[in-house]
Amino acid sequence: MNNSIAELRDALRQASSIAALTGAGISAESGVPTFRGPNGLWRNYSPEKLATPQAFAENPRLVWEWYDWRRGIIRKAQPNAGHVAIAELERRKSGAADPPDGLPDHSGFTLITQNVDGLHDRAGSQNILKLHGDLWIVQCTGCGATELNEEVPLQGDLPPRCRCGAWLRPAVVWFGEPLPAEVWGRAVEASGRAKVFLVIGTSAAVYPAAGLAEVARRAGSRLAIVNPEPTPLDQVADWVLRGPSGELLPRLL
Ligand code: BV8
Ligand code: ZN
Repeated sequence: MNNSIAELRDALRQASSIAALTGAGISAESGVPTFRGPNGLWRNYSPEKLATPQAFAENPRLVWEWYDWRRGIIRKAQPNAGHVAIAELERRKSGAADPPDGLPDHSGFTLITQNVDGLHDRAGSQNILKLHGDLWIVQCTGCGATELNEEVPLQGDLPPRCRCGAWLRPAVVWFGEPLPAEVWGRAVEASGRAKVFLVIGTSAAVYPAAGLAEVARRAGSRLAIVNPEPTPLDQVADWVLRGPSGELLPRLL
């Protein structure tokens, strides 16, 4: 295990394909609270309690307000240098900007995120595998229609209702719900192909997302952790960079 930025930078430069798994920690320096961090989340409910279909069924208004409260914080937040560095890494590792077939070649770098805050999009990342959905999109619990949260007319009662009459919910994956199959398949494929697998700002406690590091390692990838705190993956990592991603990621470019 080593903490050499220079060595990791070289490995990233030489790698024909890289994957990065990010978690709430990459948004911490943007002022977005993490899940299990000291400043915790609203009304000291644990996310495992609120981010579940049961919580929504029992108290849809509370769960909706929790997401509204989070959207309020994220709306005011800006992507930080860590998000920007990831977008730049994607640019450097992607093929020609204007490929002959018009399809940008993203095989060099795949961003896999557990975050639902949309800050990677706003930082300019193009090819994002959102394992746990997107809190800016709402979906109908009845007919399944999805729409952007900003478009939803907030009449009196919460949660708002779809035209079909059923409640709308955040288009995120709650505990106990399956991840979107197509996104998961692409994440496994990218992890199995990565020469270097970056694990940034995640406590690696949530599955199956955290299992992607094992998929990468089994396929021969080298593992790099970026986190101010220890994680369960540290002892199997090739590099452990102990510090904030907003500071360390730009130094990797
Ligand atoms: C499923 C969307 C099956 C919603 C989220 C027992 C053992 C193992 C697994 C389970 C178990 N019991 C249940 C399970 C399965 C469960 C699970 O893993 N539970 C955990 C808690 C044990 N998983 C599921 O339920 C998944 N679904 O398994 O379905 C299935 C299959 C088929 C059919 C039916 C069912 C669904 C999981 C997805 C849940 N949704 N989010 C929302 O956001 O509201 S998870 C939630 O946690 C977020 O997505 C978040 O990203 C994710 C992981 O947390 P982190 O991102 O790691 O954030 P955390 O706060 O934990 O850590 C922050 C890290 O950042 C820390 O390490 C900190 O040191 C670091 N940091 C802080 N500052 C910085 C920093 N790093 C860098 N720079 C900084 N400045
Ligand atoms: Zn509907």
